[in-house]
Amino acid sequence: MFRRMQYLLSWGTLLGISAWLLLAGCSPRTTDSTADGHSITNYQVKGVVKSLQPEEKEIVIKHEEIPGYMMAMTMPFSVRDTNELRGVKPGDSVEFRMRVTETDGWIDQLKVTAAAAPTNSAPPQNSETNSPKGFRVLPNVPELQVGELVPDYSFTNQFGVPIKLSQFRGQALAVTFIFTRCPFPLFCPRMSDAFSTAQKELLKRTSGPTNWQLLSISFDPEFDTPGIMKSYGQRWGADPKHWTLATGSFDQIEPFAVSVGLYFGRGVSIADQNHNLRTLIIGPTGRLVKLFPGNEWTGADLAEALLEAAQTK
Ligand SMILES: [Cu+2]
Repeated sequence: MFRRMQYLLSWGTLLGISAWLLLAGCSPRTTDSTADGHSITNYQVKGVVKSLQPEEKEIVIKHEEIPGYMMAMTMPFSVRDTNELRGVKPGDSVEFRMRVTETDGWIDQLKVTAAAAPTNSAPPQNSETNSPKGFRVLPNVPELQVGELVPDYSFTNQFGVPIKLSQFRGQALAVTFIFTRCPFPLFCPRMSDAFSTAQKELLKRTSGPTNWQLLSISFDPEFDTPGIMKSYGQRWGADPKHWTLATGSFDQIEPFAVSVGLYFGRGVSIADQNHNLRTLIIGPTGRLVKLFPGNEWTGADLAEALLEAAQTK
């Protein structure tokens, strides 16, 4: 219960963040303005390095609580300058500045405060290295290739009604994976924001195909009940005629997620949750048309890809 209170607190804080920050004056939080008038909020954060992906400008850190913003959790952070990662290794205790805008987040000023003990300094060479806690490899799930028929997975929608992928036949369907408690702007909120933008753009059109649908699937189904998915959808302006928010059992969700390269901690606490992002487009005949990894695409890109897919036979 206590944890749940904290999650709600995080969400509430996140939603009200801009207004709220103007009033806050007594914490390690500071605010800067960008040239185009947006504000950047800075937090001083401590944590322990879990892994580094310099080629992706990313570092995974198990960080301490960020008072008033986020509870302790393990998550990937972006760096803009990979020099920040030089000499840093898994196990190091670090301190850094987290910078957050309404739609973006990254870290800088990364300092090692205590190096990992020498015995721990070599990253483990087993398959766990890149598998965050709770992630299971499903050996029987082959990687889905573009052009292949997507198996007919089933879920439960935000109204508690069972649904199947096959009922979207004849439509171009964009699918992404999220969890509603995800607090970091670059991750699940970025996906939902892109879906929301795509929905707006597509609804605005007075000509062209109308056979498009959006589907957000939770990978935190124990928390994300249909009711929670419904209110999450409302928060993002989901039009139920075009945007379905689904949940289900892990056994329903995991094979689909794994087949497109998504990893996430199954049933782990938010503190240990560490996930990547996958968004895909399924064409009207039920085949995989396109896969968007990560978050380097926009709602407009998605809308365009959906329109294109909607016109394929
Ligand atoms: Cu997330």
